[in-house]
Amino acid sequence: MELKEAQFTKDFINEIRATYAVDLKDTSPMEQYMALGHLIKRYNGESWTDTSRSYRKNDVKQVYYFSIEFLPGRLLQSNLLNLGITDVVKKGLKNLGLNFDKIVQAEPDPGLGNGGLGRLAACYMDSMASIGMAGNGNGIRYRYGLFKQVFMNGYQVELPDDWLRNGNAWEVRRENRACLVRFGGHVWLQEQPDGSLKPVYDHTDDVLAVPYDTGIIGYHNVVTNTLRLWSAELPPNEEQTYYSQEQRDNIDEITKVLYPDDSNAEGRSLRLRQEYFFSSAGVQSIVRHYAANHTSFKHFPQKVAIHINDTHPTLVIPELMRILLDEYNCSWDLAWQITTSTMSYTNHTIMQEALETWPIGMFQGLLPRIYQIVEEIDRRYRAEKTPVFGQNIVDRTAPLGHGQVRMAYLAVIGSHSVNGVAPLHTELLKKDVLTDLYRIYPEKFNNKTNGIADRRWLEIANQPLTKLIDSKIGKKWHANPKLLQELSAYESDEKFLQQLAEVKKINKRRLADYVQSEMGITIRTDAIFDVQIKRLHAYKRQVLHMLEIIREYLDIKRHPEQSFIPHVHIFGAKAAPSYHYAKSVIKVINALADLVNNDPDIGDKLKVVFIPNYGVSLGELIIPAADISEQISTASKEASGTSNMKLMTNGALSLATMDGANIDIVRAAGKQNEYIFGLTANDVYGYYRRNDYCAKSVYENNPELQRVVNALITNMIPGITTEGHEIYDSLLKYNDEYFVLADYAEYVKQQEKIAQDFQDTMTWQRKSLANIAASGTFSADYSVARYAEDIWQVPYNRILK
Ligand code: 475
Repeated sequence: MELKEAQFTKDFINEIRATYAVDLKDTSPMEQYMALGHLIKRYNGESWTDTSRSYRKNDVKQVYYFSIEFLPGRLLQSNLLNLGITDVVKKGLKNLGLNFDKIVQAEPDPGLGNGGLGRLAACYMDSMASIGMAGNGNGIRYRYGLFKQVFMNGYQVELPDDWLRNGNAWEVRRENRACLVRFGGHVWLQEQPDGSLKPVYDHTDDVLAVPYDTGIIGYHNVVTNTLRLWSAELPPNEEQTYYSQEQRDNIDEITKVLYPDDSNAEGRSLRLRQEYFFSSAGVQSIVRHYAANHTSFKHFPQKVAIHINDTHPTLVIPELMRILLDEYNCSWDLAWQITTSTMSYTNHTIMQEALETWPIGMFQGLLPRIYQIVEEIDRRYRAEKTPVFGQNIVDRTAPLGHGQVRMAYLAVIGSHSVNGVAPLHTELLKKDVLTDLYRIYPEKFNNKTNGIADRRWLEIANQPLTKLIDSKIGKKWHANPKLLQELSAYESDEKFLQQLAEVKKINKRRLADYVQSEMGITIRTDAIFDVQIKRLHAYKRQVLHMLEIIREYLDIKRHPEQSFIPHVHIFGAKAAPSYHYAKSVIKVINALADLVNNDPDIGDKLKVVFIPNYGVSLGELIIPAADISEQISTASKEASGTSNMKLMTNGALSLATMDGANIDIVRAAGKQNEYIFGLTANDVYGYYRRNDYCAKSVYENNPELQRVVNALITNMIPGITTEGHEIYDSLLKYNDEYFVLADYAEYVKQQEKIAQDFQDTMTWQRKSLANIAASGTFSADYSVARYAEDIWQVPYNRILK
């Protein structure tokens, strides 16, 4: 948009006066931020209205991306960037004597997600708007986001995240678009005069779903899409019904807090209520919008695509069926054809424990009408498929089985497309996790490799690097990130490589300052910054990284005279509050950090920094500073990973197993530019098949490994008691479920190679450059373009191949 500095300054001062009734000099950064947010929202209002109007007028097909999590990060800088007014606003604020960075930091970071899945949804929102596609988000407006993590005595403690305390500058409450969501009660089918059956409800608990919309601004275009998050409230009380405190609390509870577990299914009925709540409200509002502009439902799938982000929104399938059958009198066959043509599903994990199932009793009690529909889907599925595929495979794959509603199976059966998030992951879905359904519906399965929003993860998070890149290849890559490939031309340009090294230094300095001021730890910026940032989970193997730190520590202690390349190990990770083992790992790493960081023999050769409260905003600080990107999951377990892509774009070299999208990163950047080690997915499956992995014999055959692992139980690390034993036991007594010991030796070898290579700055920067140059293909712009072409069949208008 066009904006003159004088205009902006005038508007901003007016906004401050109108909102806070004080002079600018008496406002806090929070107030300045809120005023700025409101002003930008207003500036963009017309574009938002125009976008909606033009979608309606041209009857454009809409995508609705349903996700129980969205992790958008702070929006101020991203909105300024996409509107193209960053410089004007910065200058204007500066001339008013204000500190832009402080204002940016005052924005709360909405933690409405756990990790990869929620962040992916947010990257996709940004990309859909930026490539000019009609894509909307649908989710839950949690009153409290993911817990704030603090460490007390090295233990994780969870504090509430009251992110709405000062209001939310970006959202618009739309009470007039609210809808009712029905839970519980009784339902029976009553014959109508025309012979059809209609459900009659009795004693239901109704909840009002109120939408809060946030405009998602496209990059340098005129598109503003909508992220719609639903909040649960008391229904309008025309009949003066009495609501007990318990009933009020039950309603309040639905959108009160985000479940803090990642890659794990939650068996509680509140979770099921959350899932139905936003699925039902979302589908109702889509159908209402469609029906207002069309007379028949026959062409619904030509105008609407509904995407199911992991199984949590799967109930959109029976909910759309319910509305078509009960409210629009469609036949079952027509309703089913419309529903399956509309729906598509992404699976995000092969971890068995993440596959959602609900006990039938609970499901039926909470959603009696929806259960009837799922029963009928199940009955018809069995009737249709048994003659062709036989009883066994149909029993194994039907939506209902073993007393459970099986959400992943329902999602596959009710969708026309099922995708994994990296090529290996999709293959594993076909061969393992969903293999029976793949036999029945091979045509539904496809891959869509994840992607990231370069604008946030490079342009905003790493401005020094962006400037350097722009100075060489111009700015076209901002809208077409594959053009980063043009940087390859500079791989022998020593001056450029030197500049690249300087940029990294600046980013490391910025992180080092944060670590100094927040944690009181001094780290040297000429050290290797070795970064592992992701949820704490056994399969992600933070333990392997921890063993390496013990090894380095013991090494320095035994050979203090030897030269040692300074190494800073940086962690960011939250553990699910109920995940005992993960919390023990945090405690041990923190205890190890205390030991290492305060040992005078170690000095500044080795530092361990576990930065508390990792999230999107800290990611923006840590990622640009990384030399090494630890992507060390047990092969086959990490569906894709996305921090691997963010770190790559920022010039970090991957220390990685051949898992998830690491495989694709290696292919894109070249194996010689990464540090690859460990078992492959095939090796891992081989062990499963033969059942012959023996962690103990690995341990017994490697004296160094013994010393390192024993450190967990020999009081070497002060302050850990049971935690060290727990990890020790997981490796030796319980035979090391995630093959940490099997991969140890090769991992160490790569770490030693890293220390060697790091000393040669030019070679290192050349590898770093190769990663940056190849990273464009992992832009989410391309990912959503592939979804648009292959799955959703919707147009977009930025050319992307
Ligand atoms: C994968 N979250 C990454 C990323 O595709 C992948 C599950 C249940 C309840 C709440 N959250 C979850 C996940 O399963 C999840 O985040 N999965 C991740 O999705 C995006 O890159 O490999 O682990």
